[in-house]
Amino acid sequence: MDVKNRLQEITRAKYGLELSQCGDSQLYHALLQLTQELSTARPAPKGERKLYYFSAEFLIGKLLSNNLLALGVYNEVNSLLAQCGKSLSAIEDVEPEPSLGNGGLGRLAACFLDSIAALGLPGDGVGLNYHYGLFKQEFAHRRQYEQPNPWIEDEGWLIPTGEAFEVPFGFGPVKARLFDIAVPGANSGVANRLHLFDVEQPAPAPADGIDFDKTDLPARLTSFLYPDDSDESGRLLRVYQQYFMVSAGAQLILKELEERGFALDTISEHVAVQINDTHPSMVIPELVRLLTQRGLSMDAAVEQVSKTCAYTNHTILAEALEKWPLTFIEKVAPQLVPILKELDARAKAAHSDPRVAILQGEAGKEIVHMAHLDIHYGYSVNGVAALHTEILKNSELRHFYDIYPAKFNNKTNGVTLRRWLEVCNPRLAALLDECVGPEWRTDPTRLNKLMDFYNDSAVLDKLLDIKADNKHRASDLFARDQYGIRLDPDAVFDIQVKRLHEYKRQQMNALYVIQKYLEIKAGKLPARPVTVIFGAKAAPAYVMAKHIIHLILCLRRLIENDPQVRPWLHVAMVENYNVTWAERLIPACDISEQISLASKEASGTGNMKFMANGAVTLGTLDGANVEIAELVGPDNIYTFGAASNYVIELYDQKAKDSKKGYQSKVYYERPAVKPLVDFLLDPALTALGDEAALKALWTDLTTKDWFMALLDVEAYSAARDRAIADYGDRAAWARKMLVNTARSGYFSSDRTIAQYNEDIWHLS
Ligand code: 26Q
Repeated sequence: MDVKNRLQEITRAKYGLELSQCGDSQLYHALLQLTQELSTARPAPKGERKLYYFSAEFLIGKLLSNNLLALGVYNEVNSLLAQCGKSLSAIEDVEPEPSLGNGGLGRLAACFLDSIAALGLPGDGVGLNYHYGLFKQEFAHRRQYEQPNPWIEDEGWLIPTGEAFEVPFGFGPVKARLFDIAVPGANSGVANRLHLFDVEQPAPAPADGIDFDKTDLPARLTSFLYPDDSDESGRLLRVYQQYFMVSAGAQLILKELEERGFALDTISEHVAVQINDTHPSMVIPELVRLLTQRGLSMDAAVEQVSKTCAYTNHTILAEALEKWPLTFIEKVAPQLVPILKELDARAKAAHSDPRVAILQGEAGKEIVHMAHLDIHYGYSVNGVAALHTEILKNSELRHFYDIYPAKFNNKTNGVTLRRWLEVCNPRLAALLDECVGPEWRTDPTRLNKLMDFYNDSAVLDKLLDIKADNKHRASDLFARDQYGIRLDPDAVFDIQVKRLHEYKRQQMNALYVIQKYLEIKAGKLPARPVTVIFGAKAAPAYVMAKHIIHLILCLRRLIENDPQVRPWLHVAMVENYNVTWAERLIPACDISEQISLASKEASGTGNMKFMANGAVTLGTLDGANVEIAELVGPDNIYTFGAASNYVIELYDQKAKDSKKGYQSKVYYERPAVKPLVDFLLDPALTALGDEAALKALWTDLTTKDWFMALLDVEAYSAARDRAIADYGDRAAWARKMLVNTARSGYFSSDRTIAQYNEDIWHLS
């Protein structure tokens, strides 16, 4: 297709305007139409076996640039627009971001769909069409407020398919209408689909914030994406959402199986279902139910489903493993209860150890352990980074590993370098083309060739120049979109952007800020000016997380008002951190903060995006940081802190005797630590904020500190000072940047997906 002609035809037909006469919004909608035409013209990949990737979240972010790239018309469109004096990035500002995920897990699902299509594999996503994505975050009074975050427009990415399935809820049947989003594959010529189910008559926008009547079903079924640490009242609705997704998805699978001409009892040869964390686990009993209803024996159905479904675990936090009261399922989908009981009885007959039971607790009060269901009745169980998988095998899931050692495998996460390098950092991508050849775009291991330029001062200078440019660009956008707040592009950009969680330890980062503040006040200046950038949403019901945001925003104000400190230290916090902000900030980062308590972050994927864009990691040996450290070597990463084995040992000791193990008080009393923590109660700070919140944080740190911020804070501070000092040797720093980008090819999600396919899915 001639892109220019077609685009011109579209703007003439739609608006009666020539390309050059269109405004940004008109151009966006014209490009949207062009992209949709090109995507839907593509065939689906062929194959005997098809994957369905079930996930409660697909954090796809804006799609225009990414899809233009996948369709191979990005450069052409870019120069066409330039000829008319327009810029793609300005046009992209018009696009609302679909925030259909909380964080890592949802973004991973989106990267995976991108890679599955790019590798030409037959695999569709299955999820829900939330009308409001993760809440929009607003700051006022140095606190987070939550607002609805709509993204659906009359002209958008959703393609109504006209297909519908009936989902049998306890209260009656509900029609699930299927909408699709096309997923064109880069360089593969094919397109897959993201299937999103919706109710027939969704409720109108809520009147008041994100609070709404959670019992207004079915109208409210697909209203909101549930935040990861949600309130009690939403729990039942969450189960309704899950069953809606898996029942409609399972029916879609069986329909397509039939259309492809395969018998139901061969489903395991022709279908792979990947269960993204436990949220879609009810797909297992639902498939068993549908297969038996359609004539398979229970034995045959169970066998087929067990060879069809595979489970990915994304968390080690015990409290995040889903367990639902059986009474919930009885209410939501009573027809699943006998199936669950049957599956549980079979598991109990085979394995008497009560710790591996699916239904636990006395009759009438049973809880359903979703992960246990997945492990017994899935053929693969994978963790998302090497360390994470080892911890699953040796600690959290060891009783299962004893039973099913062969099911366990690791698939270290990855990210699509198309979005996270080519689109968000075009100048770096162009330099890589020059240095290693454009082949890196399809074979990211080619990035290793960048090592040949380790001593090439021209290339090193270019890396520094590109970084400086990206910092300027990010600063300009920050000033434009964040209330005119200016970042100093000449300062070190030290960035921690991710969901707010105590285990991720934004509070430890804040303690470092306090330390620098106190030092500067006492006349001890840092090696150079530093800009500390945060971005994080706290789950609305997660009180401690909100206190930490409050602390950061108070520190921001304190420092802003202090002319002695301000030239050396700046704290910024992005309001409403999302995929769009990630794309702006990651290419501008010097130091990437990956400081979770070792053993707690399953993998992390932001760490990989930063690395690819030439940031140097400051991190604990947790999740995929361990693999990053191995790949870049000790000179090109700053690691610190307690090792995961030691941390696990501390928790074990504490579980046996609460007086043993980690005692935060001991670390609080250390002379270098106490003043930092006590500053939370300092009048200079409490005058700016809510004393009770700061006091609650102080009390938590001094008496509990469950995620051991005080254990690591001194080592953290030393490592961070070292990184900031090393930044001054620009040539040496540029080498670190170069090594990080060169070694990031391993973290392409194309590699991850190739491994899923090779070991689990066997799609072709
Ligand atoms: C559960 C029950 C009720 C409501 C919500 C939830 C819920 C929702 C989202 C539980 C967990 C999540 C999200 C988890 C998540 O994002 N995990 C991250 O997954 C990434 C991809 O594998 C990893 O890189 C991160 O380390 C991991 O934290």
